[in-house]
Amino acid sequence: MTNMALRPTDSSSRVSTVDGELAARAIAVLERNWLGHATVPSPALYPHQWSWDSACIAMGYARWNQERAQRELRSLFAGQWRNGLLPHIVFSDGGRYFPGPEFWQTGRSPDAPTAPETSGIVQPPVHATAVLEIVRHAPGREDALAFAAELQPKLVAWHDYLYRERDRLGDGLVEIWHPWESGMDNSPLWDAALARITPSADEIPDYERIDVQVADPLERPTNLEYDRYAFLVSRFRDCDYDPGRIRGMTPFAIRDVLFNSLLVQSSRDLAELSRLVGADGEPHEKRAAATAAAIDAQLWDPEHGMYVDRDLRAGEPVDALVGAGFAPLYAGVPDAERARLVVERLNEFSVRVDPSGGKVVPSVSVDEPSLDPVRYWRGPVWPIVNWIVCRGLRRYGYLVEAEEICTGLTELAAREGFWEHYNPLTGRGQGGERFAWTAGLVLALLADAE
Ligand code: 9WN
Repeated sequence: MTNMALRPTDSSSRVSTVDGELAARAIAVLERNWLGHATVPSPALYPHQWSWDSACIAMGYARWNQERAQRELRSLFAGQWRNGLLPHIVFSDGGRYFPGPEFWQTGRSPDAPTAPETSGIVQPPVHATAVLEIVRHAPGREDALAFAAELQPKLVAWHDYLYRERDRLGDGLVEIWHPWESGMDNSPLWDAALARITPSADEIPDYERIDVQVADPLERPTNLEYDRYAFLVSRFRDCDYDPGRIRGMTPFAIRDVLFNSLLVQSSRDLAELSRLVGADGEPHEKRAAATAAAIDAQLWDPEHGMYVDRDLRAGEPVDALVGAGFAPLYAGVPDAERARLVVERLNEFSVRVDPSGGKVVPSVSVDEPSLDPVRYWRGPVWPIVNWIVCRGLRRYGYLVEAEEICTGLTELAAREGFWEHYNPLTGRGQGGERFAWTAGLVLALLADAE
C-alpha cells in the first residue's frame, strides 16, 4: 500500500524536486533495513529492533506504507512485558550485538516474555505519539479505529508501568536507571553520576564489545563507560529485573528532561487515542498536566535559560547543558514568556553548518570546551533531537526558526546521506550509515512541511 504523495519532480519548484528525491532515498533506506516484521536501525551496528527508533520509523512509514507502520509497532509491542515495561531492544534471530539476550538473561523476571527475547530496560516513550500519527494517516476510518483499539491497552500498560515504577516521589516526573534508557548513551549528562559508580575489577562482568568492531571507536562511547553500562545491567539482572528492588538499589537514578517531555506529549496523545476508541482519556490528560508542571517547576534553570536534568542520588541538578534541554518546547511545557527565553537560548545554541543553509541543534553546545564533534552524544547532531526541536518551535509559532532547523537537517541528509549522526562543525555523516530512524524522521519532516 503506497499512499505517500511524493512531491512531483516535474514542478517548476526546485525544492519540490529535491524533496521528492530525498523522500525516495529515505524510503530506499527503510526498504533495505526492513526485516519482514520490523526495521533494524542499521544492519551491521544494530541488527535488532530498538524501541524509540521504531516509533520514529513508524512515523515515517505512516506517510507512505500504513501496513508496514502498523507491523513495525505490533512487532515492538510483541516484546512488551507483563508488567507493562516496553523493552528497549526486541531481539531478532542472529545478528551480533552486545549486550545480546545471553547477557540480559531477562528470563529471570516472571514478567518477561519468553519469545521474542528482549532487553530489560526501556527507552523514551514516543510510542503513543507514533500510534496517533499512524491512526491519523490511515487510509480509512475503520482501519484506523481497529489499530487504535489494538494498541491503546498496550500503551496504557506501558504508561502505567512508567508512572507506577518510575515516579518515586509521586509528583509526575519519571526516572531513568541506565544511560541507555535515555537514548543518549554517552551524553555528558551522565558523567557525574557514572563517575560515582566505581565497581571493582571483579564486579565488572566479562563482555566483548561488538560496536567498536563495526564502527569507528572514536565515534563510540569509551570502554570505561561500557564497563559501567555492563555493571549496571548485571546489578539489574541480580535483582531479577524486579522494579521495586532496582528502584531501591540503583546507583543511577535521573529525572531526564527529554524522557519526561516525550512522556507528556505521549500521554496527551494516549488520551486522544483513548477517547477515539471510547475509553477514558482523562487519566492520561491529568498525567500529562502533572508531568508538564513538574518539568517546569523542577527542571527549569533560570541562569542558563533552558531545562536541566535532576540527579536523584546526588540530590542536585545535572551540571551539563545539552540540545535535549530544549525538548520541553515540544511538549508545550513553558508559558509564552519562558518559551521566548528558551528560543533565544536555542538561537545561540544551534549552528549553521553550511553558511548558506539551515541550522541544526548539536547534542552539546559547540562553545563547550568539552565538545567532541565525533563522539556520539558528546557533540554530534542527532536527527531525533532536531525533529523534537522543530516540532517544539512550530508549536509556539516560531515558524521561521522551525523551518531553519527542518531545512538544516534535511540538507544534511541530502548532502551526506542518512547517517546516525552528523559532525556539528563540518556536517560529515558519522556512526552508522543508511540509518533507519534518520530516514523515518526526514520523511516525517518532509511530509509535515507539505
Ligand atoms: C544502546 C539504536 C540505538 C538508539 C540510541 C543510541 C544507540 C545503543 C548502542 O543506538 O544506543 O541502546 O548500542 O549504542 O544511543 O539512541 O536508540 O539506534
